[in-house]
Amino acid sequence: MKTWHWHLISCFEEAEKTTYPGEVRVELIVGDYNYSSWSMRGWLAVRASGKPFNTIVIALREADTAARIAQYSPSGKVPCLVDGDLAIWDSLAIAEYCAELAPSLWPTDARVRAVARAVSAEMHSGFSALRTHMSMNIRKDYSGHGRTPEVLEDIARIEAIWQDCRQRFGAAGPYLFGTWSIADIMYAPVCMRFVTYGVAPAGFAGDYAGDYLRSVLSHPHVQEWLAASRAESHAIAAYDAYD
Ligand SMILES: N[C@@H](CCC(=O)N[C@@H](CS)C(=O)NCC(=O)O)C(=O)O
Repeated sequence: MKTWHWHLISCFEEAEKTTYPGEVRVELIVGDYNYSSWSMRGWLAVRASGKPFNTIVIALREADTAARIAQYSPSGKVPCLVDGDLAIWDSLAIAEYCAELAPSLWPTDARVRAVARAVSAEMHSGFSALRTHMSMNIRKDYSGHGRTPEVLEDIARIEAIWQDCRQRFGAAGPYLFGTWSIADIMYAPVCMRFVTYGVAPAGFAGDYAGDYLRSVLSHPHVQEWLAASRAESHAIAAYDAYD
């Protein structure tokens, strides 16, 4: 059976929704708010696009998880955006689709946009030590855990990215490229990990990384996701690795 979670945004304020003839339903399939970092990225991108959507949450690591995801996602992974008869799996592809709808999700200057894409792709394809040893777990306090030498290298690289982007491109606002962009969306789950694992970003001159972390955490869309994760009760023992 499907679990429906209706977000109280724009036109989706009713608890039940009827599909009218010709209406295109837009659904984002995600995993647990607490654990699914790729889902958080996809959700933040769709949320920032302004497109009305509803969220379908599929609890991960349950006997029926694979079958439920397969109803929507050809890759068997979440997030997956279903826009009418179009399915878009993979967080970065979803983010790119959202940027087609809301071009301000990438910087306007082509050269700056290329850097924003580079740091987003670096997150999407890298930082495997951080992802393994500091998996996203919003409800926990795992301060001090997970700091292998490889994880510390990942953290140092992330801090360098944040400092570089803030210094070179961040003048127009508090985010990596000034205004809220896909690059911030890609790093938002990293910010959550820094909180859970008590990683205080190194104090660069002007505390770029620390200021940036606080800005991301207080973004209204991030706050919405955090509230949803706190309201959720499903727990996955395998992911609560440091209990
Ligand atoms: N590269 C993919 C990764 C997606 C991914 O690995 N999603 C995980 C959850 S965070 C998943 O769907 N796992 C399936 C499962 O646990 O059954 C993306 O960016 O969307």
